[in-house]
Amino acid sequence: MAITKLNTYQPLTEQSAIVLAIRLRIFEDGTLLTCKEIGDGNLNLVFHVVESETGKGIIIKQALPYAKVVGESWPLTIERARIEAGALKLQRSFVGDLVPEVYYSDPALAITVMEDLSALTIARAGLIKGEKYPQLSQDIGTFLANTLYFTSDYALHPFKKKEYVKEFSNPELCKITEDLVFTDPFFNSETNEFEEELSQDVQKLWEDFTVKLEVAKLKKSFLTEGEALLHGDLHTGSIFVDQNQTKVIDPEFAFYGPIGFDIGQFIANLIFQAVSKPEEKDTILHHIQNTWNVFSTTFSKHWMESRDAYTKVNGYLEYVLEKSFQDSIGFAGCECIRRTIGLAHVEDLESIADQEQRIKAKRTCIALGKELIVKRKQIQSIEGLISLIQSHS
Ligand code: SR1
Ligand code: MG
Repeated sequence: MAITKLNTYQPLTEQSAIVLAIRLRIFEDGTLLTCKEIGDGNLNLVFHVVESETGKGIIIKQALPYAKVVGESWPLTIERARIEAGALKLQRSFVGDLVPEVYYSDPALAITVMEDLSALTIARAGLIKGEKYPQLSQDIGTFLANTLYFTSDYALHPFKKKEYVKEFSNPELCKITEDLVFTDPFFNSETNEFEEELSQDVQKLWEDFTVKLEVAKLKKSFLTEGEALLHGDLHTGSIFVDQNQTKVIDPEFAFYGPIGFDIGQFIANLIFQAVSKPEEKDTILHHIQNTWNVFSTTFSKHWMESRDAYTKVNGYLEYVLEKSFQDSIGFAGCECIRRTIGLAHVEDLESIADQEQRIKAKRTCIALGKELIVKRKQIQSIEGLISLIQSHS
């Protein structure tokens, strides 16, 4: 393909990704490059370009104009690539190496060229194999505290905050979450997918008006509370890890929303591990507890260092933390349910080969999800949340 043709949007191929890498002069002139498309997510193309002689690599991610998981019948804005590159750069300014470095981005081509993370493993895949990642909760707790605090009104000048709200307005991707997390799983919607054996559990859920009312309140919070710049899709498939490092990727769902959303999604995705792998339960529960503890301690530290008059008002920090905690639990409940019976499932549950065990694990996720949603305001501490999870798994 001619290099000049890369000026207008078209999906890259392994060949044209190499042409792009050459054009961007990321590698030495004349060097031999290889490329493989390695995307395994729901939405994008991901190319791994490697210099044969040195093994040095880059990742080129490109948004497709539709949702890959469904096909061309579900059109989706490529504007998300601009959001993702912008969020990666901003988050990196608050968390350093917990987020990959962006070398280049082009909103018209919907591409982000970034640091090669191919030596690391996607956390979900590693956890399913039984790998342990001792740093995971410390790093994610820090990521959450720094990104959420430093993009909030508690840290930013109000003009800057409103500039960011505009820059990260992300209606189409938010709509996916509004539908797939907060609406469809709680009604008889065509997008839902679940095994026949779960029909009765699902029917009971659809008839549970207490749950539905509480989910409506959580959805309202997601729709209206622009507290901080969220990652927006912080599940264990959006995190690369090894024994010593953690990298948060894929913030294409980033937008200004409620602080508890990212925390809740991460916790729920750990719950899938606790439920599907009894032998790893203690390790996973420790990660859930530590994530909250690191988040709340670090967030509080930033808060205390602030010079804003309101941050000195007695009880204000405690109010913000309590609200974020309760929201996190409710959002975790929604994620537990939507990943079990909604459109986008998780490998943690799907890979349980024994059918009886798989159904049992999914039933646990539905029951626990309901309880997290309904009881979120009665759970007083992270220890209380751990006990509740323990009583189900
Ligand atoms: C159509 S997209 C389905 C899911 O994949 C993404 O990772 C988000 O979690 C979204 O809900
Ligand atoms: Mg993603």
